[in-house]
Amino acid sequence: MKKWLLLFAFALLVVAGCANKAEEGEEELAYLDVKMAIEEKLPVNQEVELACLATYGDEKVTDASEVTFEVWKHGEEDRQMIEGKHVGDGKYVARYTFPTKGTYSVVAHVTAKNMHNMPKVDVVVE
Ligand SMILES: [Cu+2]
Repeated sequence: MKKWLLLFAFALLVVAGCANKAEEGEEELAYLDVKMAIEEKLPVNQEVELACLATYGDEKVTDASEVTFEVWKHGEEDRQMIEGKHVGDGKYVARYTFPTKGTYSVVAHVTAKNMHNMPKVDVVVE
């Protein structure tokens, strides 16, 4: 119990520290942000678009060194790795056909600016 309180107090300090810096107008550290652009429901046996948007601060990342979409069906071991291609404005796209109905997870592995980000979404294929 005491440990948790200490941890909580420490977390508050950290948060407060960040807030102070922002108020003082210090330069914010940019980081690689990746947003998934995938429909939550997708059709089975039809080629669909898996997409993500990569940004670094206000900048759209057009030169990612790696964009790979990892796809697996819940409850199955098998994983597909599909390379994403840049189509402009920091958008990376891969085409994929879900073979069976069910719930899948999609992770976009993105490496750019010497950073890595890997957002995940679940999609229902029906
Ligand atoms: Cu990754």
